[in-house]
Amino acid sequence: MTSFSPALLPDTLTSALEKVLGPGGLLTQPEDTAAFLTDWRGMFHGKACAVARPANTEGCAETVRLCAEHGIPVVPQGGNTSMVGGATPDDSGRALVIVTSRMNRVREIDPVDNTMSIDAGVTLKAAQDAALDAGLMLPLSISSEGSAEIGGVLATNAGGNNTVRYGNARELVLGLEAVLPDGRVLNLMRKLRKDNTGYALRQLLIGSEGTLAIITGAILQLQPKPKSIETALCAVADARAALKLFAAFRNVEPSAIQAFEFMSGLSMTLVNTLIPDAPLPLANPSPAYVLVELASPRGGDTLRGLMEEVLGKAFEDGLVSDAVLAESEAQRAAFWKLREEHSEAQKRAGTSVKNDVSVPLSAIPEFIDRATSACKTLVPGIRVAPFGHIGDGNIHFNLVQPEGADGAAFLARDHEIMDTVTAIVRELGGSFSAEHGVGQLKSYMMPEWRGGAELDVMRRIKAAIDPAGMMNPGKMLPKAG
Ligand code: 2HG
Ligand code: ZN
Repeated sequence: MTSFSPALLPDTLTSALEKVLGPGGLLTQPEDTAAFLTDWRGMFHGKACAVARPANTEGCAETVRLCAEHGIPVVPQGGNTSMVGGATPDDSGRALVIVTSRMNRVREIDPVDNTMSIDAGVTLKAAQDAALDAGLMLPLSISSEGSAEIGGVLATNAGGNNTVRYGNARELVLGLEAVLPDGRVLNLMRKLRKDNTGYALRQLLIGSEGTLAIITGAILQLQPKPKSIETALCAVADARAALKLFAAFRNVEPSAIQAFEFMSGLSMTLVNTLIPDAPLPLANPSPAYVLVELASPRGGDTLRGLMEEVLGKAFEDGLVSDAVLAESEAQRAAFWKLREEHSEAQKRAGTSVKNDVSVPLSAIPEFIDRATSACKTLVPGIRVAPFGHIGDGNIHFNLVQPEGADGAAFLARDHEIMDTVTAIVRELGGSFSAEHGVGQLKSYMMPEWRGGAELDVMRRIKAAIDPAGMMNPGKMLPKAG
């Protein structure tokens, strides 16, 4: 039994690919390919004619060129951490999955330009560590950073925990290198802050979810490494209080806020109970929590003073009922673990329907209230477990199956549940996809949300760059007609 099908992958192509990719570079046996054909949550399952693991840009380009020549579609994949099935092939078995993980060199760190030039297959964590080793900081942080790779992070324009201060991935990219659907390399690896020379192609590829090209390298903007960091976990009554607390920090020293994260009580309880070594460091559970982090490249204790001043006032005003400040790096890591394990805890709690949405900050409390009651009416017993980047207006309005319910039956209602939530998002002027992308999960929403001229322009761009529809078919753009 083998997933390798000579009919779908002609012998001539197999030997050409083996030559280009070298030993271990082409996987065709089910036991080798299985991990690349399903997403990390086990929600999407696809088939492929094979999995290619190029070791460098040239290998990737030649692989894509050969595929184009033989009419084989390609599906780019990095760390396989997509929340929307963006890196899982369809079930036709026609596509070749191209995995970037072997392209994992940090090419250069430039301490004058404060830039990092890097291969697409470096994990975000490894890139952060390399920057720290050079005395600098890559200010992009997402919960899956240990596995997520730079190529996927840029292809989805990931946001994460530090967007509130440094922007999304897009804002950090100076240069980009990508392989086009015909196998040509688009070299935009320029370290320039000013470069108005035609269309900003790198910005077009960032966030295009592998539908236009495979990102193989990038030049990222680094920041000075913070010398002082203050992190606090605060108990708050609800999102309204969380927003007032955000405003309190922003009104005193907006540039000090590095992260401002919201966690609902239920979601935190799932972490405390389902993740080992993740106890709540507060005396009592609360209906909601905020993790706030301040950072500065200056040393001294100014930030501690700022944190204490704002939290002290917030206590007086009744915005915060309890708070604990990290006294060591280990404690800070423990606080972040409580935030970053939310996805994993929800996975362990059963099946969940994810809504990665954004609304204007002012609309967050109304959104959470209305979506909570709409979902509870729709599915009695549903566990409403929102959390997320409240400082960016980005809430992961996640819904966990009722306790003891049939997970498959719950999941079968995912469109109904997502549509209920996004109808409210829409009324409040928000977006149905804030930072995870559209992938295959949400492409059906595109005509309603981005129809008319907007979708038409997107389709024309796709047709211009990938006329044969060979790049990540079935993702982001819905099938025409
Ligand atoms: C996070 O913020 C990630 O931790 C995952 O974006 C969100 O699991 C999710 O829905
Ligand atoms: Zn997130």
